[in-house]
Amino acid sequence: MNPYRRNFLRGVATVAGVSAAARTSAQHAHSSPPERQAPAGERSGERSDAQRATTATSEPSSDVVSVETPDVPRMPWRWETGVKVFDIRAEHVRTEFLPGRTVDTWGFNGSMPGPTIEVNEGDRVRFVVENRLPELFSMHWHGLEIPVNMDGVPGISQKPIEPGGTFVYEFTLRQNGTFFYHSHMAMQEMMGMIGLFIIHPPTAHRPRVDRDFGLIFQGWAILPNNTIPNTLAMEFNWLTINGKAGPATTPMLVKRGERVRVRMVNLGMDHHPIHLHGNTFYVTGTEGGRIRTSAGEPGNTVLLGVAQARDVEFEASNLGDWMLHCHLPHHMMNQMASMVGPIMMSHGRGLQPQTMESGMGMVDGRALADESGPAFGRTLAVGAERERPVANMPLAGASHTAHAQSGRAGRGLIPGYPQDMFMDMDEMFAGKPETYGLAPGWTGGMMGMMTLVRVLEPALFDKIQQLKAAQASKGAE
Ligand SMILES: [Cu+2]
Repeated sequence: MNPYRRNFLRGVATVAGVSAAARTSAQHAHSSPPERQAPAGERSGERSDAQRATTATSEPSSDVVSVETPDVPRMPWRWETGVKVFDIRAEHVRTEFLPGRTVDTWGFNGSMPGPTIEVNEGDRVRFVVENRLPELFSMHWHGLEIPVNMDGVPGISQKPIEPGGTFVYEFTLRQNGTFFYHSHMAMQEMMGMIGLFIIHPPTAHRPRVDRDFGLIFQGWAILPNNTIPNTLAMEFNWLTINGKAGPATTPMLVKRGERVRVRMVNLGMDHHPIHLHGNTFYVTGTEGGRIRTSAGEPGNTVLLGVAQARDVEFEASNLGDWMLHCHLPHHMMNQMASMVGPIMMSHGRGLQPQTMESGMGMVDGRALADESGPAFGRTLAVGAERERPVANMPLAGASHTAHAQSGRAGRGLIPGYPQDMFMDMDEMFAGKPETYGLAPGWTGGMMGMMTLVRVLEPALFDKIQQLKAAQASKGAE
């Protein structure tokens, strides 16, 4: 037997055997990871990897800028004899899509999506992955050309990691671009288990960029008054970028004249046509890396398919607060509250669903059944007469539907009306530096899969940096 293979198997067995101990001293275990499991596919010809690793630098070349992932932290790492070592916990993460809208997701190291891994081509990397979930888990490194036993497919390339168990992944990075890591269990993906894996090239691609951002797009089915996503649903009522729904998505800030890259990754059940206002971009990269041609295609909308990455770049010469969003209309909403109203009010009304659970199809999966039709406004004939009048769009400037309707009897009560929303939530974000200087009422136009690229005059950009620094120092006190 190949000695590496034997070591690999022994490593797995050891890991499974120490799961209980690992759980009680998980933090300490990280400082002394299990015996290194050399990839089974590693051949003598690949020894140069290890040699390369010892000479790997921790810093990319000076013309490469660090990637910013709004609302998502960076994954810390440490050196261990030429290897960058990351400790990753797969675990339950309670988070908020919007202030007050708590959601129970699964993620990594307390973050959903997981912290951003930022490394350099040529790095030797090791990931000590601990499973703190109540079920089996394994980690897949999406798009990376690595030995198959590091590929993280349970049952195929490794044994699944038991609850409380640990598995060590280690490989050398031979690519650069926008990659990601995720659970290879489908329902776990729908619970949020993904993070960015950015690999910088030895020297920056030309023309080099001044700002580099990373965004992850996800869709969720979560009933009102519930906090747990239904991973089997086919109807999605929450759409997030980096774990936030607009207007809680933190804007990307750039100075006028800078060249900007936005890296985008989609993991969910829907494709997203991502549209940028006011700027023409070029697609410069995919989930496979840099596009090897200088003849780019201009655009302002790029279809971000499931499991794909797209890098777009543009010269930010046009001052303003520019929306970047999915253009699917249902992805430009939060909660789909307009659906919920009729369902809530329809109790006991014949064809209409009796409960939110049956009506939204998110628990029992009957959203497409005939008897559920009216609640979704799909039925224009049979059953439509059972639809009750519901309030449609609140008036601009009003905070609540009821408020908007006071003194306007009958107004805004149209059966089956589509019910767009315009809800000013500015006060929720007062004091958030990145939103400084936005027009009053800006939150009314921000929902679902939306964020902003703010192309700022240098003075305003600097002012916001000062506000951020002041807030950070205040928080540190
Ligand atoms: Cu979309």
